[in-house]
Amino acid sequence: MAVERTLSIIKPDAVAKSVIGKILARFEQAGLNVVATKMLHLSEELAGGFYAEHKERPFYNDLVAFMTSGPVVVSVLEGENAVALNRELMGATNPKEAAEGTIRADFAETIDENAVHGSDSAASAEREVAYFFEDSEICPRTR
Ligand code: RTP
Ligand code: MG
Repeated sequence: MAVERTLSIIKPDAVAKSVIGKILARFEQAGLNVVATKMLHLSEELAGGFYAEHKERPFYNDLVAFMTSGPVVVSVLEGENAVALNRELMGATNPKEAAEGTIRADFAETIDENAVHGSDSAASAEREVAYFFEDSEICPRTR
């Protein structure tokens, strides 16, 4: 399996709980390198565009309201099998169904406010990384 990149977002609920460091540590402990990261407070336009695929879903308006309710931390994670590995570390979308020891099981309570986002495929990852980062903002390891 080749080295991949994936997009991670630490959502406003997790930022508010001050667990940014704990969540990033889980990625690093699992062998995912943070090769870009920034904190930003998403505008409605930026959050709406990011979740455009969910525009017709009943939860879309609530999702955009939540994602703009406070700052987020957006990161590019790099490593072997990064897309699937990140999804595994995150756990199920609904924290009540998330496996023990996953980020959502440990740091989230509800499906609406579930601590983290992770790209769901290599194609989504490519699109989502480009949505938030210029190539020049990504800093692969040199040592
Ligand atoms: P994400 O995109 O945030 O990584 O989460 P995901 O792939 O596990 O879930 P997805 O189906 O893409 O949904 C995106 C986000 O919308 C909220 N959601 N609410 N109330 C609901 O039924 C519902 N379903 C999804 C969640 O915040 C989910 O992470
Ligand atoms: Mg998704």
